[in-house]
Amino acid sequence: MRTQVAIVGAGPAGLTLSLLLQRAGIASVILESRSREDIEATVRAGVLEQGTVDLFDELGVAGRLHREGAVHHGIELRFDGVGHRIDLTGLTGRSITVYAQHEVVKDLVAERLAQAGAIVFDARDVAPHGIDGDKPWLSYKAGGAAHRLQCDYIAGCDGFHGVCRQAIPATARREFVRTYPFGWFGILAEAPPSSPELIYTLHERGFALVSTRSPTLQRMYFQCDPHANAADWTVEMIWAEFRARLATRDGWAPIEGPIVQKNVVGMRSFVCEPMRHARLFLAGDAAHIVPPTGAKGLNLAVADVQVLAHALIAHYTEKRDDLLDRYSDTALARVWNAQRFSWWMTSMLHRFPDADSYQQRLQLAELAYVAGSRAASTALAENYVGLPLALPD
Ligand code: RFL
Ligand code: PHB
Repeated sequence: MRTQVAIVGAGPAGLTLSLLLQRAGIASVILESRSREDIEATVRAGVLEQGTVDLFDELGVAGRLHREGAVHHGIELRFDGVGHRIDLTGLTGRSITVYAQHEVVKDLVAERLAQAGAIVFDARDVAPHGIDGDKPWLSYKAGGAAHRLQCDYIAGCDGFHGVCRQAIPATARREFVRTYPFGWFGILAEAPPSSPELIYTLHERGFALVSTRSPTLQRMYFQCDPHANAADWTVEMIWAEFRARLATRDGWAPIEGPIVQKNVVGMRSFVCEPMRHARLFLAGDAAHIVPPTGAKGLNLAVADVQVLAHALIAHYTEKRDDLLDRYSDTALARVWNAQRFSWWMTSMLHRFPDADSYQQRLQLAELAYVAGSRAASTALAENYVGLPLALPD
């Protein structure tokens, strides 16, 4: 089989890239190691920047997102038992939409298949070859047989644990890593929303976040030991933790309900530079990871592939390669700002095991400054809703 761009991974990055290329008449094939059912059921992100929603509108995949997603104009920062609203729309003119990542994936897969675009699900042992030459190819197994996919370029959209980044020789890449000494305990609970907007809270016991999925299903997280086993936590222990961390001086408490899913995720910041090696381009979590506190990962993945699609389209339609040459630098500028913002939100809102009382007071002073200063609230808000994406000329 032969195509123009071979895409590894049918996550938000790979699927969005395929639709952007398809719209420009560029052929691609997606190789995905998991089944369609599996990728459409994996619970992850929830917050979409307005720029991400605008792109999905342009691609014609946002119908259900507008019907079922919830537009939010603010978030709450809660500390010292008091809530402070950050008026995202008042400060930036923009908003965010809360809509689950696996619903995004369902919408993107449906559109890709409706346009008769190829996705090979259950593709095993995917491996890139010949990326230094001008005829790269991928080997993989599907349906019990070995296959070869030849292409002009490979887009590595295969997430943090994928194979594409590893295909770049270790001497040709540099990795930047920060691992945090805590994780997030996430739950899905059958209950009405506890709050009309997301609540990010810092309490002596640690961070907690109230998010949502629908009028009947709520997503909530609290900071935990990164090695905690979700099965060790009883329903009563989980709700006691949320009640303690989210309590306000005027007696606010979350609305409780049956917990239908619980899991623990680790927290890491990671960047691989450069994001290109010869004919292989990395995009999304394959190239970088942010802790979820800033809600940036999916949005960054979508921004990367906009930059990449723009450069590939210039190559195929105008025979220009300068944008491909600048892909890594262009993408990394946005990536590092999202790293900075996600690290900052994480540092401000979590209890660090080794923090002394001085550092804890500084954290509260920072939260008070962000909540009380229009300039500081605006800095948070413009990053949270997403800075404009400038595509190079
Ligand atoms: P994905 O989604 O990991 O997709 C990669 C795909 O590649 C496949 N794959 C392979 N296919 C073929 N061969 C191989 N060898 C392969 N190896 C892997 C995988 O099966 C998968 O289908 O990466 P992508 O597309 O770059 O998207 C990134 C986002 O998924 C990620 O950044 C977000 O989920 C991060 N994130 C959030 N991002 C936001 O923008 N807003 C949020 O509110 C938000 N909340 C979160 C989050 C991530 C979380 N977790 C679980 C880490 C909340 C949480 C708890
Ligand atoms: C979510 O709803 O899953 C979510 C919301 C905000 C975040 C992270 C995750 O910062």
